[in-house]
Amino acid sequence: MKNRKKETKIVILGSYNSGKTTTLENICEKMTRVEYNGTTISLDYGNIEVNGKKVHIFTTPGQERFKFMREILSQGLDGAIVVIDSSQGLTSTDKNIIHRLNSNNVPYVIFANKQDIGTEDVDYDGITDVPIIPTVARDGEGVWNGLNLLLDLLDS
Ligand SMILES: Nc1nc2c(ncn2[C@@H]2O[C@H](COP(=O)(O)OP(=O)(O)O)[C@@H](O)[C@H]2O)c(=O)[nH]1
Ligand SMILES: [Mg+2]
Repeated sequence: MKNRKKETKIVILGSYNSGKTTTLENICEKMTRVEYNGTTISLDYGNIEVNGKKVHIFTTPGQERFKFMREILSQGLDGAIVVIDSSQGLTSTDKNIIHRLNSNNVPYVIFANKQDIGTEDVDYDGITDVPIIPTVARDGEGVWNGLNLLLDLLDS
């Protein structure tokens, strides 16, 4: 087992409104929100210590026009969480994100969020084989397990 670096950078990706901020709120006690143009976009940051090592977590804006920001935030990242709104299914933004992560060999997990209102099984259509963790970010369900799964992936 490889030792995780002392500082780890994780980015939470996914479509607008999928539950990225809510997920981060659940992981971190204190979160910093950077707003730009009121509520048009917001970027969140938080950190936690897991086993004595600092984990920095950012959320990124999901809208297509903020692609440049996702690219900047994705520099030097160690791992990613893709938060999907299970009541909406995979959006084209989600698919683009997943393809990018795959082709850049970034370790990631998928949070299939909003399980409380998710109507049917999301069709991942063979585009990914990473762990998919059902979550209800609003209640914190599955979130901690999912993060630990990702950290384990980074350690292995
Ligand atoms: N029903 C339900 N709503 C959720 C869940 N997680 C987040 N939400 C709601 O979805 C909306 C968007 O969440 P937010 O975290 O701001 O999404 P973001 O745009 O990806 O950061 C908010 O109204 C949240 O309260 C969930 O697990 N279930
Ligand atoms: Mg947000």
